[in-house]
Amino acid sequence: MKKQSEITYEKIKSLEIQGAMNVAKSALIALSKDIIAFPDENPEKFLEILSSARPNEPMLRNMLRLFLSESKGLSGEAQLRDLANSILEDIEKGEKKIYSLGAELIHDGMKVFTHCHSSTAVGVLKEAKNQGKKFVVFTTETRPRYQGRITARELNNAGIEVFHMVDSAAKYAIDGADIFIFGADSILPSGYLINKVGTGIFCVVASRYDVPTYCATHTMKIVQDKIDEAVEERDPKEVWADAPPNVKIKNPAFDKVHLKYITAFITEKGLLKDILS
Ligand code: RUB
Repeated sequence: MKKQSEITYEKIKSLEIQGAMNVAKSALIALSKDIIAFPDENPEKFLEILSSARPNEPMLRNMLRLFLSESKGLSGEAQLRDLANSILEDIEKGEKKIYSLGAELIHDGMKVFTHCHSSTAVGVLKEAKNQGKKFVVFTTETRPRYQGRITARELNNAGIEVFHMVDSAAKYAIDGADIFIFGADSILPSGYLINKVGTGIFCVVASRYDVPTYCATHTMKIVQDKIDEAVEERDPKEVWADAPPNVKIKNPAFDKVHLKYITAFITEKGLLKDILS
């Protein structure tokens, strides 16, 4: 029988499950199910499989570590399931705080720019819409895997006016935008954040045009176990499946962005200028 950690590993690796928050939640559910189903096996093994799916997902690692440390002394399916549910409920409470805090930054008539698919940034915009605010959102395709289409679809389904564009057209949206809002995969003690490739150049352009730049993120995305980390390189075939053999393809999944570009972080602990202090 295939273990949940192996099934979830495949889904995360292939981007069937994407976005740091979704990745972390699904990994926690998989870990708890495997610990319940295979009580004689070392849970560290499940954690290692899940953590190896994508290297820039500290929220996954932090949530699984929290589960393992709090599950010490617990036994039986009900206790372990309750623990997993209570961690997920805490995270969801935090997400709601981020949505309502972020929504305060959105006002009538605003032109919002976002990139990729961040459930946290989308949650902020949907909350602003629920509060009756009228604004438009410019979304990018997010090549090579088009996660920006998920954002465009979700915002459109929520009744928000969306303008969708290729990544290289983003200057047209950023010039004149009132706010740039995006999510994060990782916040590094070295003073950088990691988010979808493109975020770095869009932050530079936003700073050139004085566009306030906000990162909507749970603080569980702060890396605890190291100072810095290398950006994930993905399969070159995602960029060009039948490229001529001598053309070398680069496919970094993320950008490392200096924190000086961030106006503030929208977190469950409040609006933070300095998320690392
Ligand atoms: C997704 C991405 C998102 C962050 C934050 O990249 O960069 O902005 O993960 O998402 P990918 P969330 O599609 O490669 O996973 O706010 O949902 O945690």
